Amino acid sequence: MKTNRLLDLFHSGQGAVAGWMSLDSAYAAELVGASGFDAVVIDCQHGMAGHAQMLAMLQALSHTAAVPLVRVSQNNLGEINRALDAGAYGVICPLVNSVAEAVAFGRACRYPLDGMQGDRSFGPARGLLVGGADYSQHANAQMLALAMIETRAGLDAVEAIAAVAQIDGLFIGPSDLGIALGLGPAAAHTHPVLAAAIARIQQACQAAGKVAGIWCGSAEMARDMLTQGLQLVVPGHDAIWLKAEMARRLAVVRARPVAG
Ligand code: 3PY
Ligand code: MG
Repeated sequence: MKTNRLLDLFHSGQGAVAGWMSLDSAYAAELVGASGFDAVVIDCQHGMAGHAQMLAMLQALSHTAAVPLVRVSQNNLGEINRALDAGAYGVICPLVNSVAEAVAFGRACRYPLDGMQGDRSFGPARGLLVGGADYSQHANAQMLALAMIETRAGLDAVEAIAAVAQIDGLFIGPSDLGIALGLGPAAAHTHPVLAAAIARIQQACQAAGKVAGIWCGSAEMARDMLTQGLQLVVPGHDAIWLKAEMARRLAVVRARPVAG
């Protein structure tokens, strides 16, 4: 089976940087995937993509070296299975609040094979195409299951959630977590309350031998988080970059000297 390069990066102690797709465009996914990111996440929670666009984006990403991941809209067995069957090599699940929810999520990503407790139903239509004929034998080990910690309840249970066998790691949502901590959605990652929560989640992952990742609003935050030892960072998303760069160019053009 084609292996998951992110696992190699994590095992060798190197961090990974992922692109994040809010647009629902296969061409945009191909562009982001081709720009050197280790992985690209298709956001089906707050992004625009439905299942058909997600499939086309996964197909586009197959032309690139980026590992294709999907953030599903909710902790739902059917939706998680469809993302994996369509060729995602990992799933990020939002709003995981408890051990029970983490177990349900992790089980949705695993086949009940080789002693693993899982609920994934067999039918990896495109997974077989991109992964290879031996997909069923290796999928449990190759697919990443990352549970998002972004609520008060999730933070309170973070050590136990990190220890859930079926998940590979935790992924921090700083906007929702900032709201949960009374700081609002745009709190700086350097704010002592948010920084302490991030450190607690990171320590829970370290203690459980799991991966810690985080969504970041900027390249600077992503750099800081990687330096701090988080293993998967996302320096914002495509729609932010597109709007900011187009606005910057427009401002340059409009700032021309007025004739006369
Ligand atoms: C959050 O910051 O809450 C996220 O979910 C990032 O996408
Ligand atoms: Mg969130």
